[in-house]
Amino acid sequence: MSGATSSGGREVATLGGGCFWCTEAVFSELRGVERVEPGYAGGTRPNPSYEEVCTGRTGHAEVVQVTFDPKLLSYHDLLTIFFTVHDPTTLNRQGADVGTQYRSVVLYHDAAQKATAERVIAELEGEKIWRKKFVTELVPFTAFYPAEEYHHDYFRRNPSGGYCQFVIAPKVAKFRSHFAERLKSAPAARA
Ligand code: MHO
Repeated sequence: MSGATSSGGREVATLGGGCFWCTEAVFSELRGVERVEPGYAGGTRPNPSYEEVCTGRTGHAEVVQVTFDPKLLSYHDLLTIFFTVHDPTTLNRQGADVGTQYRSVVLYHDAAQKATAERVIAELEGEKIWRKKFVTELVPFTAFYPAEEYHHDYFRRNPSGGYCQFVIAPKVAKFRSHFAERLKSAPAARA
């Protein structure tokens, strides 16, 4: 059993790809994903608040902690999707969101995840899905602090908010069309 895999066979990934409202919205639609929790990781002090993280002074990134079934979705494929739905080539920035809390970061839970992340980055750089070099930080996972309750399930609960309509909805639409066959709502693949 590796460090990222529980006795129930579930694996955990911790990924930062800009505002966690976006990554939560996308990953929660993916078949094989059982739980997505927005929160903070990669910083210095325990239990930071959203306001503290927003200052950029705590060093945390907005991340999602994803619990998934590796029999239905591999870490490799989860990362491939992750690198498609956010821009891993803009340093400390996703679109209009600027600051180290929006950095692209993979916090690996064991050596196997680290090796897979290196492989996926090399594959996608080779395929030139983004024109520039990846700036994604690859660092060992240390701690995860769940975000405040109102950040959970934000996109689904606030569909009429401006950020939801203009930033998250187009990302979710792009994701749905690129990965239609991998959605929870897709008809199960035939044997
Ligand atoms: N610029 C957005 C980002 C939200 S995200 C949870 C806002 O401040 O509403 O960082």
